[in-house]
Amino acid sequence: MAVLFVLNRYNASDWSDMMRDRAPDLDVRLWPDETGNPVDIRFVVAWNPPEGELAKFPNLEVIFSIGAGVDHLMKDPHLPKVPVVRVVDPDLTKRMTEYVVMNVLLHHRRFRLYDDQQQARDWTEHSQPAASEVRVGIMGFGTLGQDAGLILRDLGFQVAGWSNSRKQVEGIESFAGGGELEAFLGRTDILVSLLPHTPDTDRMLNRGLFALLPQDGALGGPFLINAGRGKVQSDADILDALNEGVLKGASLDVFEEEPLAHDSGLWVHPGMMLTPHVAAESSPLAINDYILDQLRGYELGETLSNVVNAERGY
Ligand code: NDP
Ligand code: OXD
Repeated sequence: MAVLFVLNRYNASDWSDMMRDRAPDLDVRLWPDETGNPVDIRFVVAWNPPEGELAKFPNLEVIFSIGAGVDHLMKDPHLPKVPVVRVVDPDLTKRMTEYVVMNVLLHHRRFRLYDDQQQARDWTEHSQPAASEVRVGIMGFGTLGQDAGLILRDLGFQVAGWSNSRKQVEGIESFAGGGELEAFLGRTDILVSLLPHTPDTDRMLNRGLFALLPQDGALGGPFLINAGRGKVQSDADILDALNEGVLKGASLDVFEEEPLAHDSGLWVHPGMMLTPHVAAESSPLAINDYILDQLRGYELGETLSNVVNAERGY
């Protein structure tokens, strides 16, 4: 049995070397140079493989994504019809929760503004609503959304989640499906998106959606935080909404095209907090161990966990 790492990213060999150290008995190979005979490959560990590449392995049984998101795989029309396992890992989840909570607080406590004021040696105080007056709405209320939501709830924010199916989480209001989206947005001052990118969520964070966010909340207008996927948003609509005051500020970790173009106005907008897709970096050690556990279990006949629903695309 061979495990092929097909990682279209800068530190691919770190990942395969680490797996070799942890499992010397496995035949670990690094694409493209060490691929060898395609019939040997039973497992692939993947990040953003070229279209059609994984279809070259006739004995492939499982694809492991090294990320929580799997849009980098599902977009391939030739993806083999084998189980795709995504990452659900406490280390990754906590990193995302840190990012979300930090950015909610950043806008709630007006730190973008105070940062500018510090540069200008400007000692102006601004009024400060309590967390209990601020409504946070989390679109994509799954593994990551719920973890962040619980911490925000405990800080005193009014938290709601929006997902396909209804959730029961104490102290958090749950909205489900397209029919409840407008009501969810209508009670949201800080909108957090942790949605996966699928045909259903494509560019849904757009001008029409921002118009449904209230302008008269405790923060004097809505804020957007997106750490899910960039193709769930329209970059141009966000910039327009910031310029027109429809959005008071935004934190974006993800963009329609990454890296973000040098000439994008999002880099320099005073309401923006921008990071280069680092909200929840995957720890190679933690993720390799997670994949190895699943792989060993599978060989013993156990059921794989966190298998993607191919129809839903996440
Ligand atoms: P989950 O699958 O656990 O959660 C996804 C949530 O989105 C679920 O609640 C799901 O609803 C909901 N959802 C999906 N499609 C729709 C839709 N059309 N309408 C309403 N709700 C929808 O994923 P995770 O929480 O683990 O991860 C979320 C995403 O975060 C990943 O897909 C990835 O793209 C991104 N990510 C970004 C990182 C970064 O560094 N920026 C790092 C890690 C992940 P339901 O629960 O009913 O199925
Ligand atoms: C992920 C990511 O999906 O890092 O895990 O974006």
